Amino acid sequence: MTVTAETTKVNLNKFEKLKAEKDGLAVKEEIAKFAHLGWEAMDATDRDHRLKWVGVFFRPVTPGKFMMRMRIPNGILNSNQMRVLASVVQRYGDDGSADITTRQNIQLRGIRIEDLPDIFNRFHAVGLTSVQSGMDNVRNITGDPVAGLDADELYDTREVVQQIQDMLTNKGQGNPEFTNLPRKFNIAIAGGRDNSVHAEINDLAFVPAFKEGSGELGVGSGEEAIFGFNILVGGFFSAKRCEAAIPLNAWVSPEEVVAVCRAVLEVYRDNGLRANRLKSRLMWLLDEWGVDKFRSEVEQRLGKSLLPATPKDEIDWEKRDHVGVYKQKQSGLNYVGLHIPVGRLYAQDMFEIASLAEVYGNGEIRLTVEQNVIIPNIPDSRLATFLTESLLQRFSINPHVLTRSLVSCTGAQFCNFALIETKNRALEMVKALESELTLTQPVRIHWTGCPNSCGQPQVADIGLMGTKARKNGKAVEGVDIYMGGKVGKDAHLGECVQKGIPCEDLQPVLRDLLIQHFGAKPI
Ligand code: SRM
Ligand code: SF4
Repeated sequence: MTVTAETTKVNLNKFEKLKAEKDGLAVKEEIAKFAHLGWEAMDATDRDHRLKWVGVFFRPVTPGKFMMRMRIPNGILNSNQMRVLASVVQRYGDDGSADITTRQNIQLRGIRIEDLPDIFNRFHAVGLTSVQSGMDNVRNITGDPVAGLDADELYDTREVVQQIQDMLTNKGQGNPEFTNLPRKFNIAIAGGRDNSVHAEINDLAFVPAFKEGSGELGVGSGEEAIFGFNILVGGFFSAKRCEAAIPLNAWVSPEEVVAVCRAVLEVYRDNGLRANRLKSRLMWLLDEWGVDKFRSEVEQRLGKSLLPATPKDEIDWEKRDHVGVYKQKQSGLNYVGLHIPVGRLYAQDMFEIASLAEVYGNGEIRLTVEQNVIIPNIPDSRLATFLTESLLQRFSINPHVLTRSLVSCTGAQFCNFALIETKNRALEMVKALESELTLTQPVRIHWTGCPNSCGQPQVADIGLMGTKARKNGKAVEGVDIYMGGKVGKDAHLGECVQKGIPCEDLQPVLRDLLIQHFGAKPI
């Protein structure tokens, strides 16, 4: 069933109404008109909501200066694409910047509505798209950041991630089949042994697993282990509820992944709960139906039965962060992970990253869910010179242990949901802690400005979630503290351990936690 104005007249929430009145993707044909009208004269629903279907976000915090969210499948782009993104933000001077996101993606800031036709033309020329990246669409699809580079990988996720994106977006043109989901939807494909995509926090995830029974006769027997994926469903974070994904009890071969994505999305689109937006993510449908019914509906759409899941998946490593210099599986080549503090880039940085990728590598640039950059394909012979480049002073390959693992969502600077400022505060606080403590083990600190959890505090060693706290009878910016998030092998979500700490009192609290739980020593 596709939801239309006719089928859903009663009890529609505001968002279902606006989608039934006019599909979000329709604004694609109206960009020139909007550019001409200007943001103040536009229809408010088109401006505040429907533009998100083409990746353009009105920012109430900075009215008239929009954000654009790209789609960077598997977090991989080339130097020409990076230059186009740089040139877009460059024209906005101090208002222009970019953020690497927790979904291996890039968001641009400062965008003026009158420039959209030109920006979309430039994207098109280099094969970039921002389509269907917000609202009730499938978000950027994450894949292994070292796909095709890692000697130990089980599957190179690049092609399949691109194929899923092409299916969902009609090769970046927009695909009305998938522009009216009940809510947002996240997909991740893990190809290595370390779960580098946080599979467990996605609505739909594929984790490496050999087909049950295959290869059991052992080495030399002639029977090969057959590679594929176990499927997880229903993982999500929201202000109301956070859940790790649960097994669908299904195994698929790599060739079946795109069809399974389509089938799962069709079932969700046509049956997902639409009455209450706080109860619309896939997990709520799984609650209502149970996994068995959901699985059989997916099988019906697929037109075939799914094999049962393999009891053991192949995620058996601790998670890597890829910051630093690493040998590739291709002899004589290296990939280098640069640490980008809280993911924030400016035009000049982006031009320089593009040029380093071209001069030393093959022009390829990769992004990680830790909001960092990887430049691959640097020959041994060029590595020493690369490491002397001045950009690496700022984007270090060997940052301090707390700074290294810091992740932060956008926060109050640009996000109207934010209850606190995040990125700058996060950086200042780890610097202050680093000046008073010696640490020998990494500690992953994630900041998120509100309970929506874009900064994924539940996967962190220490997660900090913005809240309103009270101090001396006054409301002040504060955080709830989460601990115990485990990533990689045996991933599980952290839990709230302390509530309502005023940000101004947080540093000594973190200091104590680092000493008590992570072996930090006062200097
Ligand atoms: Fe998010 C809404 C930023 C990853 C859960 N998220 C928003 C909005 C669009 C709200 C808004 O309109 O201001 C934020 C835009 C602020 C801005 O100007 O940047 C926003 N989310 C982000 C990013 C940029 C955080 C970051 O700094 O990296 C991430 C962009 C990812 C991307 O490239 O697409 C981002 N958001 C996430 C994640 C993490 C993930 O996907 O692994 C989550 C939790 C996982 C999940 O969704 O299950 C997340 N964002 C939300 C939610 C809560 C969803 C829910 O079901 O309730 C909202 C609010 C909503 O959708 O109603 C939200
Ligand atoms: Fe905005 Fe809240 Fe998401 Fe941070 S967690 S980007 S403050 S919606």
